[in-house]
Amino acid sequence: MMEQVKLSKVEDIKDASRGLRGGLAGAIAANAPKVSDDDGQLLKFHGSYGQYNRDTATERKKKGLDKDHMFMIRARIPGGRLNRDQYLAFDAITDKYADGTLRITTRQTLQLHGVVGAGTLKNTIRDLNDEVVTTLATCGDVVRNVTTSPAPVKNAVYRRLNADARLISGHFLPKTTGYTELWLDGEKLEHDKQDVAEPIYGTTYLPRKFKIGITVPQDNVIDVLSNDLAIISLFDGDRLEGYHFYLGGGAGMTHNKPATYPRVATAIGFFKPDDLIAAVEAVVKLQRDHGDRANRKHARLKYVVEEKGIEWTRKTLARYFGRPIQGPRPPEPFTVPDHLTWNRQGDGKWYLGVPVHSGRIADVGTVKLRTALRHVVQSYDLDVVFSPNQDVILTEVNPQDRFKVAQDLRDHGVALAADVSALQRWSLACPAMPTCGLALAEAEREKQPLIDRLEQTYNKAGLAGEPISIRITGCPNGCARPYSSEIGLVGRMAGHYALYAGGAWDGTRLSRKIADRVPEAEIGTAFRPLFELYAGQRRPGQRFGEFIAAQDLNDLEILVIDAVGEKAVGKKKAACVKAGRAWRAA
Ligand code: SRM
Ligand code: SF4
Repeated sequence: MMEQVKLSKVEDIKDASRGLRGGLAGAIAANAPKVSDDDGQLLKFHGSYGQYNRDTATERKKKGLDKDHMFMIRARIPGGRLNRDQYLAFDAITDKYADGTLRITTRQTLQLHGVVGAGTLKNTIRDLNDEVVTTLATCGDVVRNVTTSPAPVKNAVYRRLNADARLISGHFLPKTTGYTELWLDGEKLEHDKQDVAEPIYGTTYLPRKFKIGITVPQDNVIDVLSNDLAIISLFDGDRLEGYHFYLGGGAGMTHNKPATYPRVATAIGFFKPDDLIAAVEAVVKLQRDHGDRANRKHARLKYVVEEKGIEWTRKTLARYFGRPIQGPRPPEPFTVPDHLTWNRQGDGKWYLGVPVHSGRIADVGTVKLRTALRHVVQSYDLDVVFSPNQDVILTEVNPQDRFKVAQDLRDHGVALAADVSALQRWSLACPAMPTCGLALAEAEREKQPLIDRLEQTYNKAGLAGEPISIRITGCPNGCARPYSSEIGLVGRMAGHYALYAGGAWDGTRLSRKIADRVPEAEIGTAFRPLFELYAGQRRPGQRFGEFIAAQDLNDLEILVIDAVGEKAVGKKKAACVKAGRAWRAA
């Protein structure tokens, strides 16, 4: 007899939700500060998370007060593009309902934090829909915001990338009218019936979130291989030849649980231009039917591909596609262009990438970034693109306005790419504290001191000015993709980070863990021997990540332990690491 697998509780919640409605209407009507745990699972599909201010929680508890509850909202902006009016409307909405900031995400969308009350959440989502974009399916077990190169270049290649990102994103939006009914005062439907069938998702949607990125090899600024489905469009000049599909990328893992791991997507097959949607649908259906619905920590497509193997994946995909599929073509090398300088759009206009610290568009002290962006977007009639590196690209700049745009930004205290260090410029950090309920350590708020610490030893090793990618997250879920960068700092516990190094600059190789629990104050010291080794022994043109990847892991671990002591990995592990070296030396 087949063993009955116990499905995760979220599966029942989705199934019973009547098109993602659950009990959300009641919470909205009562302007409740939070929703029930079950409804919280459904709320994600609508683009929102219940959060609380973790800074004030302990103090409030001591006083017998409830937590400061609030909601986060995420918009769906495929490829990160908003026109002038949409951007200005978003900017106004954060003052009206949220905390007065906008947060660019690592998947090219915007988030609002600090919305208080489910009724206010409704108003926010309604206004976003009226004036900007939907928030539907930006979280939850569905196809998420589709990423693509942020370059606003007006040629056949970039136009097609954008059009495809939008096409895919639109195709996989849930069909339920629960969203319109709850947030947009849509027609009320009979309470107990699921109104519209979900042709692809069914009533239980996908086993887990599903991410898609699409780009060309010449522009992998999106870390395409970190997606469940990575699509590489191959062009011959202006002519699209087809799409190379890579499956099973992802970052999420849990510290010291080897059954969970980040993974780079693997090449599976090649599809013709007309087959794009059918092929993507086949991949989504494969994951829908084969993803693990019992264990949410094991539910992403990466585990299916890794455990069942490439041949199984290819054959099964062909079954869903309905025809044999062509094998993958030889991979082309990736490059990561710099979109943070002045660049030509190709239509006489220019674009300028503006670095945004951890993606937070805010006015802080003398740096009036939010005001500056509002001013230049309004005054010079600009559109914007959000980059997967949490920066903003100002587009449609007339040649005669270039100097004024840059000057106006600087007049508001905004640093342009030329004004920030190479380490700062290529660094990302997730929000972590105080809003993220999963954070084990700080990220966004400690990004600057952490980069400063690394920079001191980097510069002392004679490497000043050389670019290197650094990504910081408050926990191992990997929201700022720390495992696909040259250096990754991953929150381990308050004030401590696991250190990763050796990932590829172009996102094709993951980093390795070199220490487990280094105190924040000693992170510069921990990396010092690695920087010195690199400065002294690298080949001409060899990047830091490539150099570190070629070193013996045990030697790297010992260098870090020697620099900061056994605490870097813990006493027991330090003894093993040391023994490993003695064994090799013998
Ligand atoms: Fe993420 C969960 C923020 C990109 C992997 N992520 C979360 C939550 C919602 C926390 C939660 O579940 O309670 C975070 C909200 C924090 C806050 O206060 O806003 C959060 N993730 C973010 C953002 C905002 C980080 C940022 O710095 O921009 C990014 C929003 C992207 C978007 O617009 O859709 C964000 N998250 C990512 C990425 C990077 C990417 O997709 O390119 C990853 C790694 C890739 C991947 O999915 O494997 C990522 N987030 C996760 C995971 C781990 C999933 C897993 O497979 O284990 C979680 C936890 C979970 O889902 O259980 C998570
Ligand atoms: Fe939160 Fe962890 Fe994601 Fe950072 S990496 S936003 S701490 S879930």
